[in-house]
Amino acid sequence: MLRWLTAGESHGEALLGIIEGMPSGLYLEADHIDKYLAKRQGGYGRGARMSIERDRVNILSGVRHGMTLGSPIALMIRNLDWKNWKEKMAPFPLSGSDGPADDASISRPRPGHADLPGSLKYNQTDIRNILERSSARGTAATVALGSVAGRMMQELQITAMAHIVSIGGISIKDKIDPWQCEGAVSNSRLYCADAEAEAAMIEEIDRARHDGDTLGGVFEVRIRGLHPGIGSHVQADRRLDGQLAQAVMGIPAVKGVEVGLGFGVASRPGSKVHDPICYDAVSNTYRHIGNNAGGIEGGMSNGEEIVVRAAMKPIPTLMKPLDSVDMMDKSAVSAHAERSDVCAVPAASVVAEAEVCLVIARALLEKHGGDSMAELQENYNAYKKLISGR
Ligand code: EPS
Repeated sequence: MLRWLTAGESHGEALLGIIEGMPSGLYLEADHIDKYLAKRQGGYGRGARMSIERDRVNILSGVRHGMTLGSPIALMIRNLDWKNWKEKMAPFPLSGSDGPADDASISRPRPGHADLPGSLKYNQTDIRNILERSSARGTAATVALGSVAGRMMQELQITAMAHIVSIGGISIKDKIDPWQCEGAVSNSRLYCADAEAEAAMIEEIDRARHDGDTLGGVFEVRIRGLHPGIGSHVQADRRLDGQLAQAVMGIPAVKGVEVGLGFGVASRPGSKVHDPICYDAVSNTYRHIGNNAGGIEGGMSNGEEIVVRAAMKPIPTLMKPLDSVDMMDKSAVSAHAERSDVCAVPAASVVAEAEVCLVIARALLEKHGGDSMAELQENYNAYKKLISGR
């Protein structure tokens, strides 16, 4: 079973990720992970923090001489900003003249953030004790874990990509195939396949920054090369679409997730929603005409591309803050404002790709098992042979 966990505060010493259940014999180097960490840090619209951080992974366990061992893989990413927060975020008690670090404490919750419900739930008077973990900084650890899952999928010729569909209400053209524009997506400042839309999005981000506002958007993750039959219809929690939705919805600020045509299915008749089935005698496989299902039928992959789309709300930290209440004296105040991003939709798309890869890798291992890559590969090939021509 593949399982994983992250830990770390935004201005703490480091972020950590542990993934267990990855087969042995997978070629893995820090560079594979660092490439995705750098991508997550990018994207036009990020704030000053990104010029402080240079995310690099430190592989602490589970890999020897560039090969996984089958033991838990522990990954660490240092927060370079830690040097400015050592005292304010110290794990040990401060006393005497060191005093509690009052200048870092916050009592004015930001609408849309974890600040208010988190402070009530965890019985905290200082909102910093909530926001340090709810911060999207923690998604660096998720990306590190997801890039390990993506590395395993590559060995099975299964590839993932993410791209931006819209920012601040500006959308890419309908007919764009992101696989055809993979180069353009990775060179884009917004990971956007449509240069014209990208220019308009950048203008919109500049406008929001000038107005002390923030912007959300929509991004999409696609998985190519997956065979039919991972996930299952037999139990709700084994449905692949359900697992993907949970994973992507778990990314900070995501408020909606769609698979394939998504909400579009509700307004069309069945004949315009379901993808007709045909048989391709050359590849000995069933195919679908169209992919409104987003590659998933009955909670299982159907052999078509997996298409997962998500809507991200604008970041709740506004430089022109909304109305709030001071939790110390219940007075009406403006919400807390501190250095933040104007738009983190491109970064979130990289996080979503990581989350999707983790879910797909877990489902692949559930189906095919294997403690080593050789065993996984053999099981995988045997299954493909079994269903070929059926
Ligand atoms: C975040 C606030 C900002 C973002 C941060 C998420 O950090 P800071 O408060 O240090 O300026 O830049 O995102 C990251 C640090 C990151 O690596 O993505 C928040 O409050 O969620």
